[in-house]
Amino acid sequence: MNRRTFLEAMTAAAAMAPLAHAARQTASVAQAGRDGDPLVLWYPRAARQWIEALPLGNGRLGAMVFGGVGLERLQLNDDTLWSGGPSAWDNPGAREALPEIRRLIAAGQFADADAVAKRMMGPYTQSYMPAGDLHVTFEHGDVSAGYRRTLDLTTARATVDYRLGDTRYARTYVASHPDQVIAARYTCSAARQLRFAVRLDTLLRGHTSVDGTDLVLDGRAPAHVDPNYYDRADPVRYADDRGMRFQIRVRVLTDGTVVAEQDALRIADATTATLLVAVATSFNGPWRDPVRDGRDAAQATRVAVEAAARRTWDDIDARHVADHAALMSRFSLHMSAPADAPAEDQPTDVRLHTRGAADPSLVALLVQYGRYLLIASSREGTEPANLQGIWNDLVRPPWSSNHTLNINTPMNYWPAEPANLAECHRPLLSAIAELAVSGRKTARVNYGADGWTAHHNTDLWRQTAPVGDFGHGDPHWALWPMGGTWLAQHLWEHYAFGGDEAWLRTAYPVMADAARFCLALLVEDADGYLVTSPSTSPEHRFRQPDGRLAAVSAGSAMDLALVWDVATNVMQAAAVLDIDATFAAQLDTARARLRPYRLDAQGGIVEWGVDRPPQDPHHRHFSHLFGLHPGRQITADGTPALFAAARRSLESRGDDGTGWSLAWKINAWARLRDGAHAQALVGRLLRLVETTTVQMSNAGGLYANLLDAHPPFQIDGNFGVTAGVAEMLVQSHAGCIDLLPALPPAWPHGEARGLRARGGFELDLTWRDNVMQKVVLRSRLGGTARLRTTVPLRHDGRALAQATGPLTNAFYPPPPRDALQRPSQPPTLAPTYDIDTTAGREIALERAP
Ligand code: FUC
Repeated sequence: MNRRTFLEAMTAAAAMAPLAHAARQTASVAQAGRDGDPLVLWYPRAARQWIEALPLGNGRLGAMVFGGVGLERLQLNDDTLWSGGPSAWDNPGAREALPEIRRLIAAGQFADADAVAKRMMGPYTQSYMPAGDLHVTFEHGDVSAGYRRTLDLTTARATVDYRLGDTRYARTYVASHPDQVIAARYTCSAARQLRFAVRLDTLLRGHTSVDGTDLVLDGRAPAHVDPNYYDRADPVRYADDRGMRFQIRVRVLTDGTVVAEQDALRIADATTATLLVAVATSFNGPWRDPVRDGRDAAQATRVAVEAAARRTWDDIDARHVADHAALMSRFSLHMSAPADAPAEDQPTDVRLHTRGAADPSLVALLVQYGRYLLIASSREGTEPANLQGIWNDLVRPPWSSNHTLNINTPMNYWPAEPANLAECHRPLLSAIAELAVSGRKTARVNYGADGWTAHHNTDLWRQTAPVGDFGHGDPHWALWPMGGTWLAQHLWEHYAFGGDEAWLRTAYPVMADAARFCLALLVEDADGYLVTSPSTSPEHRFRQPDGRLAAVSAGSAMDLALVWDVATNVMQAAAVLDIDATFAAQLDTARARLRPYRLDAQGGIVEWGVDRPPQDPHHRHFSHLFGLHPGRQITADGTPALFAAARRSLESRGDDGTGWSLAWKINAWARLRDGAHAQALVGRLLRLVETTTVQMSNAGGLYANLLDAHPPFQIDGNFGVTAGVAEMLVQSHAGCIDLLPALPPAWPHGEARGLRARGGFELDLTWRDNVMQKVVLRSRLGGTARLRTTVPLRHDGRALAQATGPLTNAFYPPPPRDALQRPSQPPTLAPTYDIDTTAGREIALERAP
């Protein structure tokens, strides 16, 4: 069925009263269709596997909707449901091993240093758990016609529609943030034809019962779950007095009958039904025992269901749509497809498979999907999005579905500020403050250091020590004490985009303490430079002359870039807040003494503290380019020689990669101002992957539901590509707002509305034939906006004069001098124009003829 026949069918069906909600949906599809870019994923069949199901979320509660005709399944999550509880992870043995590790590094005995570094490890993190499944068995069986399953990103509704004979059935699902329930509306066009049974089950320990008219599943999480890569007997362990409690509660409101049985609710003779699903856990903060000192999960689900039950479906639905749209609609992106291609008439997976990168409107859909997923998995007061956002169906999910700090968690939040979802950044920012509490202890116990640190992984309990089960793990991933340093960048960026000084004041101590730990990690090398020791480059090793691989050295390029970044941000923050001048001066001195970048024989940046061949020249991590992205140390005009070296390094890493690696490369190539290369990598991501047996080396691609393939699924690639495309359209990390810095030839015409830039600015851009035509600039704070663009601009009919001289303010510091200290030719950049803005005002600029 193409879109037109679908719309006709839906319009006819909508004439019947019970299908009023379907009419609204039809209207929204038709409305979006007029723009030529409906933000709808759709499929002509039910999901056969998880990677085809459609994700809904309210930040905390998640549901994967399968849409089976006879047997519907909603796989349910609550973002606070994890194994384990508060526990100790710091290791005093680490501090004892530290001098020996540093001595071995200084002596060049890196493989020996690796071996001793195992003594610094603590336990693995705990795992994110699936809550359960809601199964709905329809008495009408599985045979249907006219089937359509959708996810509308503008309304955050998932729908399922089909026909049996002349009777149309429609289901609408929402995960409501205002009402804290997952709600469903079932209707059928013939009176009293809805008959179904609702059941709950879980992979964890639990049992179902009936509470009044509600079906309830009471469960408990394991006291401990080992990571899926740790082959041990008894990896999932329960204990009577440990392990979080949780409850799932379902209530059905209907014009038919409801009979509650021990393990099911049976609904009969209904024309409409509303299902309300609440989930809650006993999680009561990261430092409280969820059993002895836990929240009452049963009370929480009861309160949520009771409150929602007092509302009509229309009210729940309207409140949900308004809440979602308030965030979703702030940004739009339209990039036109070739005229002969009505791409959105194709089912989404077919469109991905047949058109992929050749369909710029599919790129726009993917960008918006990343924003949708962030809204769905990260709302104020919830947990930060983990490796799978909030959507996980496994008791031993890949990498524990934890928070992996050496790329994945930061990447999850890259789109938050530029793609106009700053509020969705807050769960991470709050978690960082909590990590600083654990991390101060880890810094003291493991390193004898001030400040705070976090390592490779963390979890709901804010674990900050190196993982690895006291020696099982490998230092090349476990021994990375820079997690806190990287996260501290997010605190600065939240300020840099929004300009909220009061907020910066609250975040400052956490930023400053992240920098304080870095100072303690620095030692003097033989040349008198400061380097971090011990130091790794995440997940990647170098080859020793004797053929052995080693990970630990002093002063990896990434570490020094991170130290530069946190020092620079703290110095700027201290200046903005007019505080802490002595500490800022100390950071300034240390920053000036950091060992400069070094180049290898190929002209790329040396990754480790020693210039040795890489274990894998195409390794998915390219941490040594942190200063290019997401850092701002390496820029085209500020550090041209390093800029060229970063390009060389990225070229030699190649264009393959798993989801997040490709997404990072998109961002990095955008920063290198190479739109064609960035777009080619977007194209690599836009490949349909139909099985979950993907390999790490070449897993780049998307599943039918557009989630990012990474053995098997990881959400970072979705967020990373959204940020990457934003970075191709606007950059603001290097002293100005750079318009269309990496626009590829393949996206000739487009319009972006609501992109944010550092300094409190919001922009709308229109381009035709690859040339910018119009810019609308909105300012939150006032002040001068310096725009860089290849076309001359005019305002109010007058051509703008090109800017001269440096512009520095709270958001754009003077660029660092090129640490390579060698002559180099900066790339020719477009001129800049200074625009004086007024807070709360909008300025429209056009291309001058
Ligand atoms: C790091 C990455 C892997 C994966 C894991 C969660 O270990 O190298 O690719 O993303 O985190």
